Amino acid sequence: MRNKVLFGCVLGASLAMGAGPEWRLWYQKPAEKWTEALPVGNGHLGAMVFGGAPECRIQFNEHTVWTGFPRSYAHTNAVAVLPEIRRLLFDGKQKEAEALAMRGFMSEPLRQERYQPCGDLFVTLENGASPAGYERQLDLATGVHTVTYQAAGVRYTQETFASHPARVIVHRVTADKPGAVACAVRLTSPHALSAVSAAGGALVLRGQVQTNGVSFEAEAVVTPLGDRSRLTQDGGRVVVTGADAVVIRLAAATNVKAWNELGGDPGEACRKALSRSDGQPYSDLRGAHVADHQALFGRASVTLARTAASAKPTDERLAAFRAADDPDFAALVFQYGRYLLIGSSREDGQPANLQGIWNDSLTPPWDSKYTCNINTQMNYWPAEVGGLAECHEALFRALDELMASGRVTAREHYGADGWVLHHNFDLWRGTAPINHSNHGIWVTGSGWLALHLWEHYLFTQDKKCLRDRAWPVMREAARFYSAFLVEDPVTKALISTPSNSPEQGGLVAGPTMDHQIIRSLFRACIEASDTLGKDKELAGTLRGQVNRIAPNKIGRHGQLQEWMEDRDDPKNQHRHVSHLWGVYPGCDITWKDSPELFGAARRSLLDRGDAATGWSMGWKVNLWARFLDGDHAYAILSNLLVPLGTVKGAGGMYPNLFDAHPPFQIDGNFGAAAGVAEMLVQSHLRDAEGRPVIHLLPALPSAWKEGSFKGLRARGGFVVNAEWKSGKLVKTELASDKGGSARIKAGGREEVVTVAKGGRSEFTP
Ligand code: FUC
Repeated sequence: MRNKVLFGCVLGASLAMGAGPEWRLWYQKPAEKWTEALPVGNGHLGAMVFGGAPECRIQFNEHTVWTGFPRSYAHTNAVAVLPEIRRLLFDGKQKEAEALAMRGFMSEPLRQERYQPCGDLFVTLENGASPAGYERQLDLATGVHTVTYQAAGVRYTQETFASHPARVIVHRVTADKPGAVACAVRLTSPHALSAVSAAGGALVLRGQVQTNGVSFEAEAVVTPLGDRSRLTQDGGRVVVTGADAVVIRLAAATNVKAWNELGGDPGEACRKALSRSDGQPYSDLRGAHVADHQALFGRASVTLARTAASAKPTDERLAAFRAADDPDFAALVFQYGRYLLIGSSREDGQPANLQGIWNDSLTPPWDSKYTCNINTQMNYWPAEVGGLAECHEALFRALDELMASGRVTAREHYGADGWVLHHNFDLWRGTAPINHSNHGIWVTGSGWLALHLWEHYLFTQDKKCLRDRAWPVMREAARFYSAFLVEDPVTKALISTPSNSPEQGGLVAGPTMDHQIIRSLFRACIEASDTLGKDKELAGTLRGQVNRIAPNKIGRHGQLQEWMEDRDDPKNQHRHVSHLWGVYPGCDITWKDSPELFGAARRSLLDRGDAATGWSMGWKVNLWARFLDGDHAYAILSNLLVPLGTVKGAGGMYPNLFDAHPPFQIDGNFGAAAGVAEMLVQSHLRDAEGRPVIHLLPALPSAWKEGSFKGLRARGGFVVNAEWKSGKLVKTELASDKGGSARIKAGGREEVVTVAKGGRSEFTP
């Protein structure tokens, strides 16, 4: 039955790419390197399309192919050495504290596991050599990758997409002459323990990750179309001749049932996925995918001036960006960030890891896992403001699992209630401190991530979600810190110890970032408890503690202190700007409520400099936006939107616009996307009556003289549209499902705007 697919509309009319769709990446030659290939993804499967001629390589991933197996990483009774580690730190004996922690406090095993590639699908066209008129493009609005070229008098078109509703990657080859499609299809895998078999028009790859936990399967079903088409098996390949079109559907799955359970049947899961599209005409399969993708992608957009530069192929455009007049490029990067989040983070899949869902290496950089002292959080910065709250759900599901694992870590390492996550997790939800005590013992991964749930509430005003989803995770995170904080013998303030200011300065007592995060979490919990009328006793305890947490301090260089002691070096250009967490993504320090600290934080950022790794620049764009300095934010963005190697000692982008740490790390894409939004609208402040302050064009760079945005979200449950000319707003619209009031701030003016439930309100500030 599976092969009897009814595919209509076969003669793919040649794609007139011409000016192309509004949001696209496009090139005039196939990808040679992985970082030139273009990504598609449905949250379960990710693929990088090379678009070669005659052979198109599609390297693919399945989100649960990892090394390792379910296990607890907690170090049993690590708490026994905790008092001594603390004492050594208070006595200024950092090296001794770190050595003791290495002996008795670290995760078992010391390292977490690695995200793995799954396989490669190759589609080789006969007659596909010496192509003329070659183009490949990724249309961000439809999520469809297209290759067209002419060979031996025939125009071939190949489309690829990853369908979330159908759970498969789909590749179709068509030609503008009936019967002209002849191709061979094969599957391979980089895993040593893998084998491919072919039967009945399907290729099956079975494999086992060498660490003996995860087994996987991928199945490609090849369906030729046309009266004269023939399908044969040739060794490990499926060969089609004389077809009008060929459609390949690729499914993949593993034996992972849950973070703490193996035993699933990957073959069964593949067949189940494929059965969703058995018999479906291609046009329906494509249509359902496009509708699903557009329901998310189409919600928000930023439009900036298009110039002659906008029409160039993407690689040339990237190379020319800094010298060209190309404001629209930043808008494309904003949309690309949203596209990547849709592809790598859907409600029923794993959250976006360090590479999203795209990885071709058995030993990826930093294991392509989840680093939580900035990277995982940055992945989700564009989620709420960019109208992709549903994509946040994958992270929220992981938080439920991390809470279960983190409870054990809280008990074994700290003798505390609640849950804790240190600076990394993996598929198996390791939460204990990894790698080395000089940076692995950092306790606020859980606090920061729990605040993502609170932010989700602030943006959506979804009280049911706050009560059922967010509150248990937030409350248990706060319970941990409430037990964990200790009184500093010198200042008598409550401090976080042992910990680290990521990832420098070694193991310390009282890094500023921790205090900002814990203070913010406590405040959020107090407010959530009030809103929900729940857990008043805990809220009372937090109220008693929150103002005793060590405050932000200004040091001798006028900087914001990163540590308890005034020991910042103004020449330090470390990539992490952890103590500025309170400015962004937090709002512990704002221009409105704490202008002096705000000035000190700005001093610190100036000292850290502009050039940095990809994600660090992504963070700095957002920070300069919060400092209301659009030109500085844009200067950083202009350091990021360049081919890697342009700015000495800094990251940049690969030809496929993947962010370069270097190497590729997806957080910088998301940081940049969030940064563009943060330059256009901010909503982290509240007025005296508790209304959200929606600040329009708070950090508009002079390069963006005119433009518009639609569908950006603001806290308070608002959707904002705006248009500006010569740097001045000409039209603004505020909509809200739930209704409510906001204080709109634009330029020097402020005004309270009320929107009825389900209504919208248009005004010119
Ligand atoms: C943190 C950063 C590194 C890198 C890694 C994945 O450790 O300090 O720069 O991004 O995460």
